[in-house]
Amino acid sequence: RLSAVKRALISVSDKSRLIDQAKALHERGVKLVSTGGTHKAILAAGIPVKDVSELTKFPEMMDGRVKTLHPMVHGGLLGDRDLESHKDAMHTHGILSIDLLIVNLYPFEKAVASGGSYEMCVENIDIGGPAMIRAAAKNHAHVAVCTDADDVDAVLSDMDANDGMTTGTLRQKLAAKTYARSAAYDAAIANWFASQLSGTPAFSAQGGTLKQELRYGENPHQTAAFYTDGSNRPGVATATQFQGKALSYNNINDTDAAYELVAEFGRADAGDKPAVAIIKHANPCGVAVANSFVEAYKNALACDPVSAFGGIVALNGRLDKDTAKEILKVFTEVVIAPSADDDAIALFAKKKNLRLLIVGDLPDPKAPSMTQRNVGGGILVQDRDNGYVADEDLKVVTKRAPTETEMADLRMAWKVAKHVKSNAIIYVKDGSTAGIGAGQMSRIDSARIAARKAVDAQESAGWETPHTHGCACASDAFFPFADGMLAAAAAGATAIIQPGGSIRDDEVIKAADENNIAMVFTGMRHFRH
Ligand code: 93A
Repeated sequence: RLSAVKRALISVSDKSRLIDQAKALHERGVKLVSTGGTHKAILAAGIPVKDVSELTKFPEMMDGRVKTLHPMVHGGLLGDRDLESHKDAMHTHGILSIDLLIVNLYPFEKAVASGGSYEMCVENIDIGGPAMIRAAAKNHAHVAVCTDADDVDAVLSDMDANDGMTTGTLRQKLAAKTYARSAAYDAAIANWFASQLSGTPAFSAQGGTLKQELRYGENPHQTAAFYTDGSNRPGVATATQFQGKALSYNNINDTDAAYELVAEFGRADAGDKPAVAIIKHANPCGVAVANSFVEAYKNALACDPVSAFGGIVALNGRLDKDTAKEILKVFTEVVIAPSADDDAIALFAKKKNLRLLIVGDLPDPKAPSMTQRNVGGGILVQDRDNGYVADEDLKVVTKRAPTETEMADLRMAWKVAKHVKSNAIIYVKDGSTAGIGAGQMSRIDSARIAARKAVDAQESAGWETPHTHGCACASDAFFPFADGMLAAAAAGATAIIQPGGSIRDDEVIKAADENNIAMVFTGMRHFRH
């Protein structure tokens, strides 16, 4: 059912697209009403707009806490245009109908994410905004409600296609999105409050905003969708897709694993070394840090070229043409990076199926956040693993201390270990993974698999020895027995990094000393399941 758009109320915190959109509405003959700051901005751009105070006959007060909470506003949003009694009420009280509402809320999630003070976070709890969007969404039979700038684009195209009116289908879609946004907003507030009180993460029904309907889930018989959580944390959910087919559920999951891993190595454009990770089934099959991206990519690929087929590639800096050329030699599903050179983008454009995701920024591995997973009849909630081991936290437990070269590889292996499913054993030599053993039920199996991978890599590249000879080894959790450590030693590891803390630590240390292995304890575990 079509509904005319004669009057729009605009009240937005994020004003980045305000002027263009206000102008577009004005050009379509829509009368504009607006709140304090938004009103000022529209007026300054020379577009006619009324202040909401003219409607309410009340000034904005209490530092803006009360600006739209008034029957003149809520009556205009909620009045059912089909009901005589509602029309009478509007007429009697001089309430003007509002056909389009454009609101984006006080940035509460951003205030929390940026480490704002308690008072600042509280002040960023929007009251009038959620009240208005919920009212307008309830009355979606007549009113269209936009909770972000993309929605306004959708309304404008809808109006252009329908003689200045909006369609019922679009209004209903926008209403659904509105309640999801309002639920996510309140969930963020509830979680923040709970964490202030107890320091433990609280669960409250996550809303989220639908970003993408997915063709299917992990398997074709499962339905799936992708939501943003409102945090704006840089990552796969905030990325811009330059080309390629729509991402699948597994693509998104793997791309996330790839990008979070590569972020451990800092920003290449801020002085850190270029790092590349290649991911398959949420585990890395090769990671390398080098002096250039092309070198890092080649080294990462060499670790396990067989598994890299159909993989996801992540970079911690700007994708260049040389690297893009190398990546194109291997069938790759997704490439994700903070940015990309134009000639790299142009090169990829020839491979229609390859997806290129540009994020703009890297996630901060140390940033606090939460993770959730469903279990039978319940939900497990925890802080995300933002644990970090500084050099001064490392304890050398063997007679021999690691050399500087070994130490550099140990640090790298430990970073990778955090992103490999448990039990995780990682061998690193000269800034490149030499073998990765992931997701085994016994640690010794992971150590053996990682060694086997290194031999496979040796055979496929024609090296004289596998790169595990003289390598560093990381174990995501302690060795319960000496056998896992000895398997690493047998593969050629000369230095080991592990949390320590087993009742048999003495046995493990003794066996390390007997094999002239340098071992350091982190005191921190990185299980990942
Ligand atoms: O402080 S509020 O909760 N009280 C209100 O009555 C109210 N009405 C709109 N915040 C309120 N808003 C919010 O103000 C909107 O959701 C929007 O985020 C912001 C726009 O303010 P301004 O136009 O003054 O920049």
